[in-house]
Amino acid sequence: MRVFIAGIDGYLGWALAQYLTEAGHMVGGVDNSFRRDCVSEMGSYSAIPIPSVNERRYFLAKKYGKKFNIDYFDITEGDKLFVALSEFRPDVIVHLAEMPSAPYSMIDTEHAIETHHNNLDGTLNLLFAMRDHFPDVHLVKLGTMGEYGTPNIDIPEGEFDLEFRGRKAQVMFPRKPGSFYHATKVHDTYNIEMACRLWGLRSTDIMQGVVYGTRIGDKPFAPGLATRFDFDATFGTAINRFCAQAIIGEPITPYGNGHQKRGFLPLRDSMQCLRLIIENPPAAGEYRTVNQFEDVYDITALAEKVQTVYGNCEIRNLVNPRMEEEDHYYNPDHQKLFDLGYKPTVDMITEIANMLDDLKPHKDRILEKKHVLTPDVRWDGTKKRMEYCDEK
Ligand code: USQ
Repeated sequence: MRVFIAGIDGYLGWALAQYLTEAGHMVGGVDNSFRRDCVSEMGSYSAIPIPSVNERRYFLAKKYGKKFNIDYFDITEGDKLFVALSEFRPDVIVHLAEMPSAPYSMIDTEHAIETHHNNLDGTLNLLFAMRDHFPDVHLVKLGTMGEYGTPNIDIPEGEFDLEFRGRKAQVMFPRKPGSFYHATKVHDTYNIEMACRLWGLRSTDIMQGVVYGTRIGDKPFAPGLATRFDFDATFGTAINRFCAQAIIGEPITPYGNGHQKRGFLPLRDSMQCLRLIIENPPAAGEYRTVNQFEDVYDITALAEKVQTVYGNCEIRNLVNPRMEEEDHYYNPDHQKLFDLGYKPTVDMITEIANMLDDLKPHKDRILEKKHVLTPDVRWDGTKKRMEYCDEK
C-alpha cells in the first residue's frame, strides 16, 4: 500500500516509516519539524541523538536502496497538503502531525491556542482534502486514551448502547479530557466521526495509551535511524523520564501519590497495531474506534519496574503539578486489535531493560540537560517551586 505519514519525523512517525517499509509498503510523508522546535523551546533535545531531516532521508535511502518522498511543510497549509497528496496518491494517510504534550498545552493561553490551531486545523485540512479529492483513502488518526479521562465506569471500545427514558441510541462514550492537548483529540474525534457520517469517508481513530521503547525489533535502530527519546518535563512521558532519572542518579518522580492508572504499549507493538489497522481498513463511511494499549499499570508500578531493572535508584514522589484523579477506577475494553491478529511481543521489564541499554551511552547528554527534568508547568497556573511530597 502507499502510506503517507503526516508527522513522519516524530517519535512514532519515524519508527513507522521504517516498520512499514520493512513490511513492503511504499512510504512517504511530511513534517515541519514542529516537535523538534517545541522540544528546543523547552530547552531540551532528544537524549538519543537524531540527525536532521535531510540526513535522515539520506540514511533511509541508503538502508533501503530507494528514495523516500519526505516533504517539509505545515499541514495547516491546505494548498501544500493538497499538492503533496496529489503527487503521492496515498491509499492510507496516517495522521501523527499533532502537538502531543499535555503540559505544553497548559503553559499559557498562547500555547493552548497554538496546540488547538496546529492539531485541529491540520485534521480539518486532511478531511476536506479527502472529501474533495481522495474520498477512498483510509485516514488512520492518532487519538489518545486520554480522551476518555478516568470515568468511574468501564470504557467501551467504540459506540455503546445508551438507554434514557425508555428510548435507546448508539452513542460515543462521553469524553472528559484532562488537558487542552487531550481536548484537541476530542474535538478531532467529533470532526472525523462527522466527516465519515456526512461524506462517506473511512477512518480509524486510535485511542492509544502511552507508548514506550526505543526499538521496533529485538535490535536497536541502525546507525542514523534511531527515533527520538524525550525526557524533559514537558515532552518526556513518565516512563521515559523515570529511565533518564535512573541513569543520572536522580530520584524517580511519580506525581502525587502515584496511583494514577494508564494503558501502556511498547513501541514495537504500537507499530504492529498500526500495520494491522492499515492492512485491514474499515468500509467506506465507517468511523472505527480502537483502544490501543497492552496493559494497565499505575505510575508507582512503572517507577518500581525501572527501579527493579536498573537496581540502585530512589523513588521520591513530587507534589503533583497536574490536576488529575489519583485514586480512580480504570477498566477500558481493548479487544478489536486482538481480533485483527495483534500478538503482544515483549513484556515491560524486557523493554525497559532495552531502553536503559540504549540510553546509557547518552548519559552525558541527559546530565547536560538535567534541569529540564524538573516540571515547571502547573495546571493551576501558579509558579511555585516544585516540592517533593516528603518536604511538605
Ligand atoms: N507522571 C508522573 N511523573 C512524571 C511524569 C508524569 O507521575 O515525571 C504522571 C502524570 O501525572 C500522569 C501520568 O504520569 O498521571 C501520565 O503522564 P505522561 O506524561 O506519561 O503521559 P500523558 O501526559 O498522559 O501523555 C502521554 C503522551 C500523549 C498521549 C498520552 C496517552 O504524551 O501524547 O496522548 O500519553 S494517555 O496517557 O493514555 O492519555
